Amino acid sequence: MQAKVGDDEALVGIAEAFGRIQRHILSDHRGIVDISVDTQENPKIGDANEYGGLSAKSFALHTDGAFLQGIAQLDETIAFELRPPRLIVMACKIQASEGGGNILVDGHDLYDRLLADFPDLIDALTVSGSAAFVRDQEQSGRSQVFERCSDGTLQIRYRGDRQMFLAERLGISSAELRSYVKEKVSGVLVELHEGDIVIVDNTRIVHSREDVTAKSLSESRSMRRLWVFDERSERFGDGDIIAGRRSMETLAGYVPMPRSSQDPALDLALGIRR
Ligand SMILES: O=C(O)CCC(=O)C(=O)O
Ligand SMILES: [Fe+2]
Repeated sequence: MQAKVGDDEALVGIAEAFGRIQRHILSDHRGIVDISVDTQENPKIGDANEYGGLSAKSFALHTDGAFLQGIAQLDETIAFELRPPRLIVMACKIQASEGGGNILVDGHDLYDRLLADFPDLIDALTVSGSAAFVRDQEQSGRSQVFERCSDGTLQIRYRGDRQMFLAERLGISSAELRSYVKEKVSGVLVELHEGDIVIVDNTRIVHSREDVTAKSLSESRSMRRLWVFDERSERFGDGDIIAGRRSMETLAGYVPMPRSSQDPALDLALGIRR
């Protein structure tokens, strides 16, 4: 989906039409992440090289938040399972003078191709624990590339870089799968101009970004990104949650925020349906 948007407030309104905004450790109080080179200064980042969006280099195909798995508490009564966001809302504030286009690849198409080329592999790729994803201080250790979700749809989790690990017993290494995807699967190039937004089903589509070939990313390009929380996440509301547990500290930066809109969230047919 592609549209035009005026300011940050309108952008928040668009994201909230689809559900609650999911925080990110780099987001502001509204949940907006500013993607430009100067974000690297942020003290919450351990290793800036792990955040592909923040450099001027190309960013390999990925699922946003592939590293999210575990529980985080919202307050003393509720904790949530954390998953990758359901939707990504990306807006262009300043377009790159050269490069910086986004490529969207359909995970359904990837699934079908893998099924045709490696029929024995596809089931293994849906087994929990067959893949793991890491990013800076987070990791999802018992994960999979295609997850069968509670609503019957399949959800993709993928990283076209070294943040994805595949179990040895699959017989295909992460590097081999990555080069297969690069070679066999083509996507759609989306070039956002100032004020354009794109809304991506993060459970079905993987995305990448071309090199930003202008002199400096901070001068030439600025994007805004919002995540929409996956409401299929399990809630743990047993009323007996100890506040401030260290084990939940890292993930506390990724909890959903209260929604300001009273309207029911738009219901979309998301994920890989097969
Ligand atoms: O810079 C972009 O256009 C996209 C960056 C991105 O995909 C991300 O930060 O997750
Ligand atoms: Fe991304």
